[in-house]
Amino acid sequence: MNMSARQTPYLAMNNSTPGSLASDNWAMDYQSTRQASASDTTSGKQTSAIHFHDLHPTPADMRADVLDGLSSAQKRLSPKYFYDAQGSRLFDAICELPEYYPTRTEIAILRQHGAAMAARLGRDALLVELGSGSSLKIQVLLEALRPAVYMPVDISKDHLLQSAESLATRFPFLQVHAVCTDYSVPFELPVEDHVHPRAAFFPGSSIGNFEPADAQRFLTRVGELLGPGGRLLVGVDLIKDHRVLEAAYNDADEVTAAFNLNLLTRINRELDADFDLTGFRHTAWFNSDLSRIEMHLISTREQQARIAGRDFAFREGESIHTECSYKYDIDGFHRLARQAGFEPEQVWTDQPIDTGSNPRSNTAPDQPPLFSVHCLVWRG
Ligand code: AVI
Repeated sequence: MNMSARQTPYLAMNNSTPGSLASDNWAMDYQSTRQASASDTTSGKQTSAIHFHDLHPTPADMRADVLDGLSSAQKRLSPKYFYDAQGSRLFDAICELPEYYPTRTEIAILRQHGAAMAARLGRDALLVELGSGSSLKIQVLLEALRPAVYMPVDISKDHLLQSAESLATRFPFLQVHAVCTDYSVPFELPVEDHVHPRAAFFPGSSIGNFEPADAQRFLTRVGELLGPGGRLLVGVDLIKDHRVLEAAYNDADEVTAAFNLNLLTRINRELDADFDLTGFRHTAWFNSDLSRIEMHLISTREQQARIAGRDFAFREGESIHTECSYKYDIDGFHRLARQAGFEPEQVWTDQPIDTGSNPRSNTAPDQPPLFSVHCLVWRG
């Protein structure tokens, strides 16, 4: 595999097997703490390696985005600004909440059907994970998948490196090519590899945080990265009882409220703003016409805030729209996938789906499924 000029050599502890993707010309400029792996090379065991590709994502223009969003008739802030260090910690805490079912439900599906998913994706793939974060979910699948290369893609460099390091320690067979970039804007894989089949993993129903038209464009770009026959494993949250949905985004411990309000704390810190956090409250509801959870910050009184030298007025009850989380049914997501150029191959859910194919079972299942994981194949 040729490495592009953009690669920053990070670690080359290369004891690759014949025919592997690894190349030998990487500077060993990273003193690994993984001494155990280093000694593995002398015993002839295969050891993992981490290679780091910094695509130098353009920093988002938070100032312009925030000023623009707060100037529109429906005030809005982009959810991409949730994830500073505190926001990322709060999001991890959300994933552990009893009301927030998506994380544990998706992990249970991956555990239960990992072997079937691996059979679809095939072994020895170049496996790209988009928005890999802590790379927690992929760990459920790695033993079954045994990818030739695991390529986590994330915008947060420190988080990416830490996760790559601990993953390589836990899975010594793994070749990790960590890519620091913003996966929501077009990018190319920083490797030239035409040997291994390509697969991608996009868990967590992050697809739901895109507007549907953007979700379609995003899927098309993922398909183009994968090439013909490439497969995408994608987690998608399902439409369900509104009370279940709304509880997931209005938890009793108010962790989601803290996550939402942290956006204002971040703006105060980074844009020299003076939001009074006691003057805003979090709320989230299911908009059934648009099939999406909407998160808002509601101004509890008439007030002003100064942001980057500009004044903004808020009426009592006025909202700042901070996030959309679209929910799909299986057919609706399949339509979206097809419009993007994928063919749905298989779907796994936490409860059996009533397909109506058995005329003797015309009753709906007791518990409708909460979450789905789809295998899609790129047709172009
Ligand atoms: C990251 N994303 C899939 C989460 C969601 O459910 O839409 C973000 C989130 N917002 C509030 N809780 C979780």
